[in-house]
Amino acid sequence: MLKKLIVASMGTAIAIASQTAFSHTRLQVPVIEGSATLGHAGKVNYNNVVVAHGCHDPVSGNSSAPVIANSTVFPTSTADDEAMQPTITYSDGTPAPGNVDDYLEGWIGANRLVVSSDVWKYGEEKFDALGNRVGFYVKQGSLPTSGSGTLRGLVPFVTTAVRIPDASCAKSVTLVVAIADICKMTPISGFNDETVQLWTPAVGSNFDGVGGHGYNSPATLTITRAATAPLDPSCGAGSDIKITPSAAQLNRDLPIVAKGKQVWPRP
Ligand SMILES: [Cu+2]
Repeated sequence: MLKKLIVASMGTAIAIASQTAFSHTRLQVPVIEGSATLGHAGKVNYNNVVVAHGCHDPVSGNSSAPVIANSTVFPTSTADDEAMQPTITYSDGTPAPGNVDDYLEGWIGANRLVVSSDVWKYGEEKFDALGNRVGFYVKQGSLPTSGSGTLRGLVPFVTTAVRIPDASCAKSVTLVVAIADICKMTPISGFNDETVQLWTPAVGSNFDGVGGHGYNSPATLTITRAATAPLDPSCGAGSDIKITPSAAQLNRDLPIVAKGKQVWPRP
């Protein structure tokens, strides 16, 4: 009975947190249950990057400057350059052992762009040098100004079957996502609240956006243990794991490269 009550109150806390967070750019579904199986028969989750508002308009003083492009990057996995590996911690911030594959199966290339031209007319997935999907971008659009802000915009994507391995003692794995809502295609030196909203972890990359509206306020995607794969009793209460992309990966993957040419940030 006590356990049930705790679970219920945790659910409420998560719901409230994600609701209030919606004044910023976040994922529409920030917590998903892991799949019982991997591959095509596994559980997939359709989702959206929710672009909540535009950039700062110095004339009106509102967050109403149209977003013309979006770039979204997920932490890469072990099937990539060693120099790109994310930071893995427990929920209290202390380092956790192992690598991404120890905490998540099926993560390589799991997040795929869903085609849509409702707002931004052109989008592409991003790949590392080995052909693993690491994120996506959309461009050639404009989020219309409405009232004191803009209309909200959705970038649809799907997370294919992922699961926390049986051998792991993780209860949940939270992936920190790096997102840029771009209002003007500037060089890095031109980044400010009027040109880009950076929803990234402050890990020392070119995209920290120090002093900006979204500084160190990234979106997250949490995978919980599949109900059919309970923790091994030897794990005790289990742990919550957090995976944060590296500065090296964000510097490599957050730029928008179209037809072999980097269009954002401008070189
Ligand atoms: Cu905001």
